[in-house]
Amino acid sequence: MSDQATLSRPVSTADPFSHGFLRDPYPYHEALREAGPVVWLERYGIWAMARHEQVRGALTDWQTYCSSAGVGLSDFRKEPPWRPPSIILEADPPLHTRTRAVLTRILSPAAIKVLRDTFEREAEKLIARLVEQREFDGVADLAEAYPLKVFPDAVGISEEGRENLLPYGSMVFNSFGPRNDLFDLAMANAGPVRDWIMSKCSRAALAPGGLGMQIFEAVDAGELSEDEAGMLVRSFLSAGIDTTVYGLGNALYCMARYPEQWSVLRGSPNLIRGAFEEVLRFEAPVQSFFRTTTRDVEVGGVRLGDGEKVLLLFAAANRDPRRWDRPDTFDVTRRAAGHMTFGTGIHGCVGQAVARLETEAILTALAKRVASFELTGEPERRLNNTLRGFDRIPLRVVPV
Ligand code: OW7
Repeated sequence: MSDQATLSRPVSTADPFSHGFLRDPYPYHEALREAGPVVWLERYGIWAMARHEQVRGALTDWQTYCSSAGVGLSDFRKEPPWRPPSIILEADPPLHTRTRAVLTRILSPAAIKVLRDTFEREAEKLIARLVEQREFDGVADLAEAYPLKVFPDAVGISEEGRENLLPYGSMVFNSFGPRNDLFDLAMANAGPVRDWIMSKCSRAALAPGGLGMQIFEAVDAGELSEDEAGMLVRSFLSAGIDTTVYGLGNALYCMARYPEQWSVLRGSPNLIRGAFEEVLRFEAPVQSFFRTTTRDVEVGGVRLGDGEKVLLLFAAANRDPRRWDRPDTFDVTRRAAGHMTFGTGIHGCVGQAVARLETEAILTALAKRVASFELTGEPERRLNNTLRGFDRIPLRVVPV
């Protein structure tokens, strides 16, 4: 590499956490991708990667791009985290390796098979009722209602107080961004919400046989401490609800917005699996996470220093024309595997079998009963520093 190349670093004044960016990120994503393989964001004094090759490269190099300094904007080495760090998300090997092994086992495709009948029955029940009703809010009545029933049931959480789960998710995912208006709003009632969550993470609060109690069984096997088990239950309750709520909402939005794609799907239910991947690529419920450099590193001729924050724009990588044909076209027949929405590498989504199960159960139940979706009003966005999705999707369904 020439010294000359190190002198120029692509720079942007964009604020990825402003309302304008969050409302319609795609023009900003394009500008950041075209600016270079890595771009300096003046607003925050951090780097951003928006191209598929570089996002993937950072996610698969945990030794250079670590998680233990936090996967949000805040650097845990410089300011205290708002909650004790996650021992899986915000950890590096060797701690991460040990905690991840436990969740990999509990959430393996084989282990998740046990949940399938219940998840399918609950999806059928909910969709039958909503189709009977004809008109409903795709967010509250479906995208929120379904995960809020099946996932806490699977973990083994009491029914009482489940209204705290979405506010907690909002706290968690907004906290990966700056301390902006969205952060402040999410944190308005933080104390009681956090107290409720923590009270549900102990062995005594969990139902026998559930995913939560299975974590405590790893304590009995000597793999974790009792406190670590509680922290991993907290990870379930942090990562397991909002992600699927926003993902289901985005799936409904795509089917209503692109009715011909719903027709294709209804004609070939074997496409449902791939359609879910395409929703995740096209309207990524998780837009971004950060890493922190552990050394000086060169990326495409640009020099990054040690201890610098790097914003990985998964959603921009998902529409990188260097990687995808017609990236801005929603196409349920495309091979969308390789999108970055689940991340990749050692931190790649450990719960993806649950996410797939939930979405496939809902889309399968809908495909049996719904000929088409009509929007009866404009969908309203819910802005979040990390997640992309909706507050309201007013729908009418045309039954088969
Ligand atoms: C955790 C979707 C990425 C997450 C997200 C938020 C919190 C946690 C994990 O996974 O607490 O471990």
